[in-house]
Amino acid sequence: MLEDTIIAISTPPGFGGLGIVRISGKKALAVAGRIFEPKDRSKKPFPVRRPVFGKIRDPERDSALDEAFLTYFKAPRSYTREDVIELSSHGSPAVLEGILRLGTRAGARLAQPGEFTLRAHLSGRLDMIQAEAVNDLIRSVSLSQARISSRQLGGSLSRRIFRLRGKLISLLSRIEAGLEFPEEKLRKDGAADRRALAPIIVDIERLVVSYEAGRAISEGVTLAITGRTNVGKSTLFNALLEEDRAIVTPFPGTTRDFLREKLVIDDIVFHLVDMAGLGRPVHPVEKTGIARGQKIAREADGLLVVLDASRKDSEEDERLIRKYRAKKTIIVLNKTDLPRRIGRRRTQELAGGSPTVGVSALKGRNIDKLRGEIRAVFAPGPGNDEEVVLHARQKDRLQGILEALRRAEGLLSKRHSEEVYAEEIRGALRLIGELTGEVRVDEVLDEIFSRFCVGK
Ligand SMILES: Nc1nc2c(ncn2[C@@H]2O[C@H](COP(=O)(O)OP(=O)(O)OP(=O)(O)O)[C@@H](O)[C@H]2O)c(=O)[nH]1
Ligand SMILES: [Mg+2]
Repeated sequence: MLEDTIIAISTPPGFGGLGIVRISGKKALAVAGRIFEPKDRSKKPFPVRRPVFGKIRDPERDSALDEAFLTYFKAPRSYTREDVIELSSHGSPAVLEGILRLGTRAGARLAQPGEFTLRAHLSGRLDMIQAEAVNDLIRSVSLSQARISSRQLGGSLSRRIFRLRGKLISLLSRIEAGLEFPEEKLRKDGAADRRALAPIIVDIERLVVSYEAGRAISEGVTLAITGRTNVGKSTLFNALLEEDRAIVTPFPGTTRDFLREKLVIDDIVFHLVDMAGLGRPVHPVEKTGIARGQKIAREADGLLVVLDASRKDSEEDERLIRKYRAKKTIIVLNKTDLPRRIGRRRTQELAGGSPTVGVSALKGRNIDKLRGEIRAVFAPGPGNDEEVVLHARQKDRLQGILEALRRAEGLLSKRHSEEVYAEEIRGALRLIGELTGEVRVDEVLDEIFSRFCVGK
């Protein structure tokens, strides 16, 4: 597979100021030589890492397709570690497709999604965690996600995993030395091993836990707007989004199905869900809507519980707030433009530790304050320099490693034979290998790289 030379358009589809075609492989230079002609003939052979101006030519028709810059990255100092050519022309799909056609006729083959990065991985330039970071960076929807991915592409997470691996290997070799030379009594009891294992376990635990924030950063935080009918949930939904998305009427039971929209606050992505209000359903559709809404509320990362401040306290509100005690919640007191009838004390008691914000969704009053509160309460946790695991795949492996090491620790304290817990540590090392891609699992490879764009 690595024998052939691949070609792809690396810029997104559509019309653009510039478009880039990338070629990688043994024949990259030869292919480029056939379809590109430098204006200054002395620029052939192509200089390394210096753009050369010229024309894309169809060798069969002897006609120029477009002007272009060619840049040559000589192996192994390239993205794939193979010879790589980048042709940067005008970003017309017709021109770019034309270059592709010329390239394939000259001996290259169309690349699969992610195939350049796959080559970078197989050549050892990027481990699997770094390769995943490449795709994350490309697909990042916020700067914070981009920053984390960029750091991981630089190897921050990989280095941390390799350090852990190093520690496990030295622990294992100590155990194995004990196994092979039992008479030397290299190991009197398991205390030293346990001391070595404990910080490794703590470190992996921290990474596993970071996935919660990682998922929130890469997928966004789901926030459900819940409350009785007619309290103004849909009006609030629209006010937060600054568009007339949901239907609002004075009649209870307006919203029946749920609506989901993206809301970005300070670079953090939230998925805001408006849904049917809770109340006595008068129509079967409402009943279904309420059931759906409850499921969404249960599964959401956080809740905005909306109360109508212009009405007396209601038991239903109380029930609702109690029900979701365990969830991160902001209590929104809506309709504060009207005379207040809801009890201040009572709501405060009910809210418990959850913050309460008074707003008027109708008049747009205090909506900014609510946005600030949403950010403060629901934004994903760790600080800027904390390592964050962004992928379920990585988290699953880390979880497996953690479990193996915990078992090893348990065996140690029960003074089991060394062989048994050495085996657990070997298991953990295998999982580390899968995590970084050292141990190749073809299905995993396929799955990861098929999610990439063509041309990367
Ligand atoms: N005075 C005032 N009226 C509001 C406010 N917010 C919403 N309303 C009104 O309350 C009524 C119900 O608003 P909706 O947004 O449809 O309420 P909802 O909670 O989505 O209702 P359902 O979808 O039926 O559960 C409408 O007549 C709104 O104009 C507010 O802040 N002040
Ligand atoms: Mg509604």
